[in-house]
Amino acid sequence: MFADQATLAQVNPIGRVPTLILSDGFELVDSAAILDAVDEMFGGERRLMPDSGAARRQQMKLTAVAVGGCEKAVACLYERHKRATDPVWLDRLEQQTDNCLVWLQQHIEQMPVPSHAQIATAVLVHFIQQYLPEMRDRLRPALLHSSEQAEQMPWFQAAPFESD
Ligand SMILES: N[C@@H](CCC(=O)N[C@@H](CS)C(=O)NCC(=O)O)C(=O)O
Repeated sequence: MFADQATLAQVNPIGRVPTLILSDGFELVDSAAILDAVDEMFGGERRLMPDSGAARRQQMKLTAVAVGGCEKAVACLYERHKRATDPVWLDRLEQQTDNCLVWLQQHIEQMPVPSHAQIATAVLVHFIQQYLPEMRDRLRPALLHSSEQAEQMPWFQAAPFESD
């Protein structure tokens, strides 16, 4: 649907993916809202995000850096391939993306398998591998390992990444 902007705009006024259409027709917008809703639907023991306290705050921060890293990597793609580039701006975007990768690598031991942060990190690693060959050397072994681990899970294989 990403290639069809008119259709995407009907379900998400921002015109961005991911957008998840629920069985009752409700359109969920933004990764954080989608992760939260899936957790709520499964409920109980199967929730990935802790309910409260320090554990919740820690997982929220890990997930925010992984999702923020995805946003910066997307910005690198747009600056590098979709419009004339300002090298200073592009350097800043690539540095921000790399800072997220370094931070995530340093905190990888705090990411349960599976967790929202691990899912978002795997999406970030996959995106760089697929769309930003210039940045592949920034993917350190521990991040690649975590991402490969996530991609082997049945729930990841059930939703293969579709390129546009
Ligand atoms: N905070 C959003 C960011 C989503 C996002 O940046 N999506 C990109 C993926 S390529 C997109 O759809 N960009 C198209 C646009 O902004 O027009 C989320 O995590 O869902």
